[in-house]
Amino acid sequence: MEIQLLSQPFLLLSLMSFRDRFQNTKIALQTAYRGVRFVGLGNAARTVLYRPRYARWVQRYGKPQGPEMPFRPGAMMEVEATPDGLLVTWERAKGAIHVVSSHILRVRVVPGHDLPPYFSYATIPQQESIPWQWERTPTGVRVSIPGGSLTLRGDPFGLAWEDASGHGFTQDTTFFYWEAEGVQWGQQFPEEIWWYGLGERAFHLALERRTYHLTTRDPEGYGPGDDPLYINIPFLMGVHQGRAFGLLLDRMSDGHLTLREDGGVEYGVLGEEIRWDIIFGPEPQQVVSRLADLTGHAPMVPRWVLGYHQSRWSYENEKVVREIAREFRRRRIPCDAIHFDIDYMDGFRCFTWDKKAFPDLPGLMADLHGAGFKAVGMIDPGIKVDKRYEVCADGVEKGMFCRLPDGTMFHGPVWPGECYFPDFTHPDVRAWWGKWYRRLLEVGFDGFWNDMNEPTIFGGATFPPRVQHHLEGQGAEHWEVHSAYGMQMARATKEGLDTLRPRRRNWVFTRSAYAGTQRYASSWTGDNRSTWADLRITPSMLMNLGLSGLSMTGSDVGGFEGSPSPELYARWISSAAFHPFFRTHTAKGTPWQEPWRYGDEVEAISRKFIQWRYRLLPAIYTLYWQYASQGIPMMRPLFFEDPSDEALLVIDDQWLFGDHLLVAPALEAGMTAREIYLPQGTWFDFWSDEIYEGPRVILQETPLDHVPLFVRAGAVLPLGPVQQFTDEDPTAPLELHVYPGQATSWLYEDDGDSMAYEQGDFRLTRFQVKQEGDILRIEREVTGSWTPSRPVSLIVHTPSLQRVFLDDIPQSVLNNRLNLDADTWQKVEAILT
Ligand code: MIG
Repeated sequence: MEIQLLSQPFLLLSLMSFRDRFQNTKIALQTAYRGVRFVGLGNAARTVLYRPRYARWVQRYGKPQGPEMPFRPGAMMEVEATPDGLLVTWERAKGAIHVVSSHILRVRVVPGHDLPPYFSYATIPQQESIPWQWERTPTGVRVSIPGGSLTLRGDPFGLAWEDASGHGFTQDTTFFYWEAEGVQWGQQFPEEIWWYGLGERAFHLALERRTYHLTTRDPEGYGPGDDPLYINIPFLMGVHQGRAFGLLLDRMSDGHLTLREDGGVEYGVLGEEIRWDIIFGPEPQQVVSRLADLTGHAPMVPRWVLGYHQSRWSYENEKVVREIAREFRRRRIPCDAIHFDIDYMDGFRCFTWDKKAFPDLPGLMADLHGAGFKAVGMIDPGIKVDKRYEVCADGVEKGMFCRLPDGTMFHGPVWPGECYFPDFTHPDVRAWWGKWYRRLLEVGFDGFWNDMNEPTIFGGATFPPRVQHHLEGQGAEHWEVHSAYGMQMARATKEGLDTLRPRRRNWVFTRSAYAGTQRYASSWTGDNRSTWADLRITPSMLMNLGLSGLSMTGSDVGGFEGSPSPELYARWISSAAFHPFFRTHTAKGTPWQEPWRYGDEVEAISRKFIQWRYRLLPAIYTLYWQYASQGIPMMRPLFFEDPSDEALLVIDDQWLFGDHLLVAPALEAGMTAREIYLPQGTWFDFWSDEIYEGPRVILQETPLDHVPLFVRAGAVLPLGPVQQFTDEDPTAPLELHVYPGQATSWLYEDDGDSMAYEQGDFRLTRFQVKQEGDILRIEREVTGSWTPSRPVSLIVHTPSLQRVFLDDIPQSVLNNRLNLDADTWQKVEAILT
């Protein structure tokens, strides 16, 4: 929470620092231009003045601080068993081991002898009651659950855990004490351990050994190596000798985490309590699934969210929005959503719109809907200080805004000028906030984008540390909840929308997040740059977010700051077609950034890959369902295939998009060919059907219009039609592409928009493909009551003619193709059941 003046609005004042921060001077200059031109003089002055105001508050109210004299817990005095764990008393500390589930243990320790009741925004209540044991050891206690065990030691304090196979991940605890900077913990791990996760990090997938800052912050443009960013998920996955564990350090205050060269971890966080939620695997995928059980699953999104989105800061008026929409349809480039960035508002007042730029917003929305587009509107947390502005007046009257310790309302400058900020840690404030969305729903907005919720104050600043929060009745100061402010804003938005529109799936898109935010919103990687280095780091960022529980994410395609070359745009959009969230977005003051702005060749490439995105929608929708129901990330690192294969642990320019599709794009300038690592198993080249046996490294040419894709043998890959938007033709035939071999595949289908699936109105098909000599058997298992009426074709990708059995019934396959109308398809099902 250190305040900096190196920010967007003041770039000219600090060009030197900008040179350090931006390798790309052109982008820095464009950003400077934008800052000065678009923020305005009034806000520039407010921002300059915020700095001394902040300093005065800090002087008056003090900074959060731990004890001057460092101290350690001391000897273990007493151990007491409770129904779900142990209470442990040290000379100068109190702690608990809590049995959370069959594979999760939680340790909490505080100084003194009062352990406050457990509270967390990150986790959800667990129902499972499971067998566990404990015993005293010569130096402390040990607790065992089916997934593994944990030991706590007295003096010196020690912590260790091992999984059910007896594989110990930890070595010695190197230090543990409280001091002015909060609580400090050091632990040795094996030097050969690999670290992943940590939320949003502009680093490689296999996390570099360095210090990471644990906080949420608006970096106001970032590139590889900048840290911290908007999202703080203090979750680490460790992989050692093919076995994985997870560690959630659930604290919302600022901290740091150092991954040392020698395998050590050093962690420090402001506040008294330290909390370790330890998740056992041993498979990486199991760890992530259990993290989802612990921190909550993502809800189903409406299907259109998985289509292509187009955005810029901003499509400023009705004419421009209409033009953009028209161009997509005229050029036959599929698109589902257009985003309305802040300029649609009336003077940046949330829940209003500019009547001059959008004289007939309901009319515009109706026309967009008629053409198959959805509209996503931005909402920021700052409410303009303006007595004549209803939201402000009402919020002041009802006491919805955050206050300073002296009881006055806190305000700081953002886009609208001085703003008040709702205290989203209060349930009444969330309910109040949620209701304002009614007017935006009524006018026709379909989804909502929450920005600036780190929370950001102009000038690279945030709230002063002692701003007061309700924290569900417990009371807290800002520094104690800082990283969860954005999450609680997203929650207020989601819960508000669900109350207003309970029978639809409401979609929220947030920039800031804390552990567990997937329960409320999807996210993106913020203000990246139009550089090759940024493109290269994007899959790593998205995979580490997914490993941290937040998988429905994407990057600003083409880059936010600056302007991509045609080649860079082509590489970005073609690879992002295989990311969970798929949207082009760019900053104010940059050139147009739509798929047709880079010449015919790149337009054709963009169209081709957006079309493939739409053809793959049945698979991507199923993938989202797997994420929502089982917490499995949509974009999976290759090491999920075999975490004991060292080569896979560092690969981050390839990924698995779902169970069976391997993506290996060219992400470097001028790249005409690239090496691709195919893991164990048989792989079909998606484009040519050529077959490869893994593990193997192959070299493939990568012309600009090509993304190497491979499908696992045995897969059933469902493909839909090219559509201009996701639900253009719900009765269009579904193609099931069968790749001979042996594997299990899933297909999840429902209406894509309502909550009926919660009552069983879905269809889930499990395909089991088996190859026996030249006989190919495809067996289905169908659950759910939803029966879409679309014909189905089976397309068998086989080099030689085979006999095909579908659910044990021989089929005549002509030219590798078997067409079944919807009825026959269902009849085959009927025979089955
Ligand atoms: O101060 O709303 O990350 O996507 O276009 C910048 C304007 C505020 C930051 C977001 C970006 C958005 C921009 N916002």
